[in-house]
Amino acid sequence: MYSTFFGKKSLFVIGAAAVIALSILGLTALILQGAEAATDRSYLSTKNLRALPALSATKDIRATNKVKEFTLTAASARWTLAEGIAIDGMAFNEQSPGPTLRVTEGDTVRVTLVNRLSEPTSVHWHGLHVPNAMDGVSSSILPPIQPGSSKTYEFMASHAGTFMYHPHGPGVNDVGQIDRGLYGLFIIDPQGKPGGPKYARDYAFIIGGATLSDEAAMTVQMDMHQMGMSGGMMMQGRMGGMSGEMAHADAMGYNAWPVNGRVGEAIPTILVKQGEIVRIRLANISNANHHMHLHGQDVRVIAIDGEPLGNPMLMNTVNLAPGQTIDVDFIANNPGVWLFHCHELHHAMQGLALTVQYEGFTTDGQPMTPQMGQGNRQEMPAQMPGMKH
Ligand SMILES: [Cu+2]
Repeated sequence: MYSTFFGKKSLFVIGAAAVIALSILGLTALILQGAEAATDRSYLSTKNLRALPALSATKDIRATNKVKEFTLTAASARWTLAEGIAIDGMAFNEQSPGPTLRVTEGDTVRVTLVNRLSEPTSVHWHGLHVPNAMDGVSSSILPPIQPGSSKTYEFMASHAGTFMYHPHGPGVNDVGQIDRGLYGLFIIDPQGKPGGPKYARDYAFIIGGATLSDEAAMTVQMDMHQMGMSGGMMMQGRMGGMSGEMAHADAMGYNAWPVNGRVGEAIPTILVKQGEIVRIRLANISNANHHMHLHGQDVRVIAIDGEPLGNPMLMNTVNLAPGQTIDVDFIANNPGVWLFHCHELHHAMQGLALTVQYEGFTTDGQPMTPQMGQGNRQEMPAQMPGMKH
């Protein structure tokens, strides 16, 4: 019988042995993971990336008969770019960027704009194919939305892709409002089965331009120095004073570049796991070019201004013109913590740099030991909610 063979004490010994065995197995798994990482050389070529399928456009977009309703309230708001650095600006729904509006091709979209600013505004649907009167450009047919009033826009979500929304038009201080934070992302998912790879992660970032006080701009650049964006700056001695050239404001007066409303280390990390295929949507609402450069791996440009590319282009530096959106993807096959930054390096010094971090790996591409923890970054707030593929 069971009890004759194994007394309580024996069971304890067996249990303890099992725990030790499992621990050894766990440790072995960790060592094997390290060994596997060390022998995986797939990152040396772009063969696998080139073999991925392209996105495809929906041939015949039909009405889904679903109505997606949103309210955007434009108002003055104080928003934070990084710890201790805030802007007295403007925002939709008290956040900059405003909420990401995400719908499916063929949905009826109904957005009510409430103007709580002290000046007229409007919302333009950047890149969408909407009826002329819904374009949000203030004009004789669509006067600006006055303070205290509201307006409901209604249109069918056109083709899938990454788009934006922002104020526009005569009678509206559109540049001033955008540069204070009044903008957001508009994402349309394809109806039916989407083309392209199956994405494990889907991130979206919108790059803005901002004007900070000299003191706040200096603080950002000191922080960026710590992140590896030195520009011409040198640390002086152990006290850490700075010398050298600071990046000055550009012709537009910008001296900071919020990415999803944050700069530098405050920008959400692009967290990935080894082996995953990851999509990143980039949008540029600032009035400057940005040349987003990823270290350690190439990306494929899979869509420009929402339009899928039949032959995706491989590159490591993606040029984003003002008003442009570009979708890229990559295979996470080179573990570590990699910089992803604007290669107009003054922009990088002014906060336009983020990181791609492989879960469970350190900056030297080695597996983390359990004692090392999982880093101190916040997990994935930039990842798109309602991800379908
Ligand atoms: Cu730039």
